[in-house]
Amino acid sequence: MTNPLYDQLFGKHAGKTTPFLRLADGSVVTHSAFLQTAARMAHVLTQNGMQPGDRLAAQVEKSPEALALYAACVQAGIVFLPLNTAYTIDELTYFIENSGARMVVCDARSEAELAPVAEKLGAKIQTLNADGSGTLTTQAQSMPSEFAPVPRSEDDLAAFLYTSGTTGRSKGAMLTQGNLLSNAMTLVEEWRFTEDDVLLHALPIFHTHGLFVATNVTLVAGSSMIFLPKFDLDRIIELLPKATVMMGVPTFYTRLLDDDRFTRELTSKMRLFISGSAPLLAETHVQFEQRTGHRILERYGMTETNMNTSNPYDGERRAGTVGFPLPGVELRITDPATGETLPQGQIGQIEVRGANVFKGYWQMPEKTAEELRADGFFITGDLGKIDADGYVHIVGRNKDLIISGGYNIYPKEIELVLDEQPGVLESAVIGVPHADFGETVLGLVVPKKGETPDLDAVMQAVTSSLARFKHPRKLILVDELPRNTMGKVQKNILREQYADVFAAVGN
Ligand code: MLC
Ligand code: AMP
Repeated sequence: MTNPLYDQLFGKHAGKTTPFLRLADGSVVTHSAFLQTAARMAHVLTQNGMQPGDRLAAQVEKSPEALALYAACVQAGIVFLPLNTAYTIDELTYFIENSGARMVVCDARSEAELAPVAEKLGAKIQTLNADGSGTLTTQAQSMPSEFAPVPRSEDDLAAFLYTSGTTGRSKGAMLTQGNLLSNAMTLVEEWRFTEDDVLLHALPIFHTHGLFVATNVTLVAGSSMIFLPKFDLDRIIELLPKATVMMGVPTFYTRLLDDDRFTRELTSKMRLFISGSAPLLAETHVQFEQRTGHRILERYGMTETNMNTSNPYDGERRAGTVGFPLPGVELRITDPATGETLPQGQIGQIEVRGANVFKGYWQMPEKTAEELRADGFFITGDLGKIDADGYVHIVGRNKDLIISGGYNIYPKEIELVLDEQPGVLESAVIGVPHADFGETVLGLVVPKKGETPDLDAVMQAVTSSLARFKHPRKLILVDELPRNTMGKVQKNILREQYADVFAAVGN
């Protein structure tokens, strides 16, 4: 018996002294050193009672040790559940409880707050700090540097990633070993990754993009990564000449274009720039090519499906499109009302099927059935069309979702908080254009008759319960919300009406 994900990502590098992670201070973590750290951690997890299939929830800063924790989970057959470092205690409590995590790994600063949550569930708690210190690494030091991988099949769960829902409650997307592995193998081929590649990694490692796309692809190909704690413009400019590939959300590329140091010469050794997680404006694509001579390769994916489409490596990378379905991925455009496949060229909902598509939402069979059809097609909630040359275009969303700087924000979650505040009758949260984040959050608040809600206090309530990136950048009092004949709030009208709100105030 084998552990396919472990074998293909990690096991095959055992004993290699080749560089895996190149850190900002110039030091290098070799494949061998990385795997030893992971093996030691796997011992700590199992000695703390973690069994294959148990969930481990981790809210930790990006570090080599945080990545080794992912490898340790894969090796021990534990389901890895990484969490955004911006989440508040309220948000974390939900994820930990909902997933039934048996272990919580957090920064020492959060331990006091999270310990009661873990205790209530009977979960163990360990700490792992940004500098790699913590109880987890301390215990790991005395453990053996080898750990026999727990046998797994491709159908076994490898990770849970939570993705918000239109009802405001997040759903745990269950990803199998096979989902992750099949996609990584495909992307290595499609994007021509080799051992010689050096990926400039500035994405967070708690989402599909930074963890599965960037890291898994690097590992399958045996490439190395310049591993930065976060996106830092100065560091990126400094390190680009040492890299061959970069993956980013569109905000990365617009920020680079805003800097005069970002030149053709600076990028002359680069082989490939990849963009995804949010729409890349055709204008950015064109500007990027004019400045650097490189055409950004845009691809399209989701938490539930990993990557679905990609512009071609060879051949035309067409601005404003997300390219072609990846090998092994079927993509169809259907009528949202009937589910019928639409003729080529028509706009409808994008559905995908393939080995990349997740197993369903954790303990939510009804939600799963709403989005994952019996024939295996997943309804993405994105609206698109396929043009005459086969390129997929995303033209909108059939779901009430805001994407800010690559982070997904579900308006309902914010509206629920706003609606509870004193003096607030109801609210509508919309995404409006923003130069840096692509879209940003605007909250429209309708007061109760004769009352004037204190917007500062309302904002304070939002701040204490929701992560910073979800906070409305502005709250505006309005007399009423536009509604259609069915009584549904017409957010499209609001989006048009407030489209210039951030342009106008220069934010
Ligand atoms: C940070 N902030 C954000 C934000 N990121 N606000 C709105 N939207 C965001 N995306 C807030 C911070 O809390 C802070 O608030 C301020 O903005 C600056 O914070 P920072 O830490 O300095 O971050 P910054 O450099 O601004 O971060 C922007 C960013 C980052 C674009 C570099 O958000 C990022 O790395 N995004 C990548 C997200 C990602 O990986 N998505 C992939 C999802 S997977 P204040 O009060 O100080 O102003 C997926 C599937 C797929 O979608 O297809 O890939
Ligand atoms: P998430 O749920 O965080 O995985 O986000 C997935 C969503 O991001 C998709 O359903 C799309 O709406 C959006 N997305 C990802 N890549 C792209 C892209 N290249 N262009 C437009 N939208 C994208």
